[in-house]
Amino acid sequence: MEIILGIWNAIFNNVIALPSIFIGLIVVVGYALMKKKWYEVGAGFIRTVVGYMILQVGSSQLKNTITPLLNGIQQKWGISAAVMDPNIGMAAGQSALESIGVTTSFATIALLIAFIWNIVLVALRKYSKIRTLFTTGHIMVQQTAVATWIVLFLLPPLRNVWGVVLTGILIGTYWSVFSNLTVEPTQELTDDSGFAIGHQQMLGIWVVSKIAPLFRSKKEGEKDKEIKIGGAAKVLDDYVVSTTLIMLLFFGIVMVIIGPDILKELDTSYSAGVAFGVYIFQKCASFAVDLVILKTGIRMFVSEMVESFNGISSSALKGSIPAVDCAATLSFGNPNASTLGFLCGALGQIVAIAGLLIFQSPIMVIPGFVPLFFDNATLGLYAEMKGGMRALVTCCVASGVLQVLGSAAAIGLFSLASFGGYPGNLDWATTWLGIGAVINWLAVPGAILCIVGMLVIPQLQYRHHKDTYFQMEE
Ligand code: ASC
Repeated sequence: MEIILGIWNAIFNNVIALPSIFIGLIVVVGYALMKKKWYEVGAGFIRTVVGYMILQVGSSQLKNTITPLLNGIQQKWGISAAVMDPNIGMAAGQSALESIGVTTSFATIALLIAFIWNIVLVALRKYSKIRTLFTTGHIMVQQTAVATWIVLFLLPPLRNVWGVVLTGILIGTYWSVFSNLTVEPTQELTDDSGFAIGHQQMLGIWVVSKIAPLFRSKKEGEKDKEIKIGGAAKVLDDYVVSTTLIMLLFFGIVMVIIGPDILKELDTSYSAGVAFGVYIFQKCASFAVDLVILKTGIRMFVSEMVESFNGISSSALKGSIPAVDCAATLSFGNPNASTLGFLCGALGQIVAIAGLLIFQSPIMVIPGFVPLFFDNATLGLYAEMKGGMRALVTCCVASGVLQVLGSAAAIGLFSLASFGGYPGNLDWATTWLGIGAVINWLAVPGAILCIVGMLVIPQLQYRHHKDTYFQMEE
């Protein structure tokens, strides 16, 4: 047993928890199956790992750019509350587990079970209709910590090996079914790039791509007219320019309200002697810089992954698709849709937080950058593609509102307020709130009902388009 655990720990720490290596190895397997030369396989591995690491640099840079501003808002208005952030949520889940005497290895074993269950469901795709393998290691780690707490908190008699098994199957089913839901809209958004999303807003992606078309004007060509603006506004077609200007308009005002004193204190990138106006401009331009970095990384690893997955999906796991970080969508679709989605999500969150304050909610939440940006920027892309700008604004504002209200409700239901945080991503404010409510209501039968209920979803999807369901790759 010790040897097995040792091997598992080594695989976990060096592969599964590091998505760059994980996806790099998938590329190696794909190229090997395609019988590519060894040096081509090696080069593909390096390009994939480096591309993914560049994406991670862009994503953490974005967070570093915006987080001081969110903290500034919090300090300026003296709000204190649980933070909606997946890393803080994970830490909260871990401390909550410790508070009931459960070690974190409980969650690690649940992760192993969940991952194996995902592979089993893909291997049995003929029956399960699951095509997607979750490959986003850091997300898997975060999600398992919180989901383990939810299950064990709501089902005290299951704080044993059965609890681990149930948690693992529940999470593995969620990964498989919800990433599978993103296949069709993601194929459409990314021109059949051959990947799906394995992240924290998968239900949102599916719902948005179903409801966004309702906003489409009946007149043909309306979409083009909406985006292509002539004259001076034409410079906005360049997302570097438009991103900087949009951020100036929104966060520029926010920064002026917060004032230079608080920002100097919170933001290490605010060097002494730099004028406040120049700082504001640089900050907004950094946002565009971060996006350029992110997109460079995406282009690199997606092109390798797409090619290599032809090897896997035409032999070992026929018809299977890797589910990756939602950031991988950011270099597709309308280049302004992600920034606008982010800002509309922010608007929704502000309105909902104002609502919590006005109605004196006993639970308050503070926006975290990750759910605010990555969920809404991603949803913005899908909404714009499917339904144009009106769909984007409506869906992303609604998403922001739901993120806040759903997270506040979940924090209350799962008793996480005193542990300081909750993931706050849209799936956690909707899907997991729902799963938790059913378990809270029906106990173990409720958990089983959730698993079975989720497994029915791909069956319905399959029925909908049997002939093309397993041929996305082709
Ligand atoms: C998350 C999380 C991150 C980001 C990243 C986006 O949920 O924990 O670090 O989103 O995956 O690229």
